[in-house]
Amino acid sequence: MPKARPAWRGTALSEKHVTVTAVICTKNEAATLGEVIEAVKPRVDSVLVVDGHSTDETREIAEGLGAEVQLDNKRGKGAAIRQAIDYLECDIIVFIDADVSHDAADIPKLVEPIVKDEADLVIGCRITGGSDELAGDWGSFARSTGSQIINLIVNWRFRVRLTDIQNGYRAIRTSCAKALPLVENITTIEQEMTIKALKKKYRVMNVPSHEYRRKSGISRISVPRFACRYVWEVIRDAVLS
Ligand SMILES: Nc1nc2c(ncn2[C@@H]2O[C@H](COP(=O)(O)OP(=O)(O)O)[C@@H](O)[C@H]2O)c(=O)[nH]1
Ligand SMILES: [Mg+2]
Repeated sequence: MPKARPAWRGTALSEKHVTVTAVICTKNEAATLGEVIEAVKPRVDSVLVVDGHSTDETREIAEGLGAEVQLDNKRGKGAAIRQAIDYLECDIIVFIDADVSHDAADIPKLVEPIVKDEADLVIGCRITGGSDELAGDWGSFARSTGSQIINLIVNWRFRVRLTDIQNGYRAIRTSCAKALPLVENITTIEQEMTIKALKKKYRVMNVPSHEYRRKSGISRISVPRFACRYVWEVIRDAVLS
């Protein structure tokens, strides 16, 4: 069967083919990675898996499905994302998780505003799209409340009205990503990327995207452990400088 043609091809202002690479950061995601790669592949030009030294079959599954695989430097998802940004030369990068919490069918929604030159960073929004992860228990409540407070601070500081600055599901113009002085090693990278893009006056927008509960295994993001880093990062980049 011929490869499905992504919706944005031919819609670019120029006739140039816009190249899109999906980056999937992984750490022991053998149970779900195959499903994510299969869903992502028809919608992008290439897939890069940056793996956190998984001890399961994650890398074998990725290679078997034709993805390029790199090992990260063992410092966390943020460091893995920075490694991908430094390495890639495509026009647009889409970041998507390996746990089937993001709907690959939303990739055109994330990419199109960049192709149409209406945005440089497009973030899937869990407030307008809904989230099965950020509801139902005290940990989720703390995470979503903290996230909303940080959103409000960033909106106030940069006079924007974004609804989700932290979601990892996003597309970014590669030249914009490379211009940002990103330093975070953990998942704080996502809000750091948003804040630094706003600071450099890049155009940031949200589009609704539903977040599903991770299909297998457990999240490695501990709110009590990382909360201080999230707060410090926003103070450092949005308030103090
Ligand atoms: N390369 C790499 N990926 C990671 C690391 N930690 C988590 N990930 C991946 O980052 C994505 C998000 O992690 P997850 O635990 O689901 O966090 P949550 O979605 O914020 O709850 C998943 O695809 C993980 O496999 C790491 O240290 N290195
Ligand atoms: Mg997840």
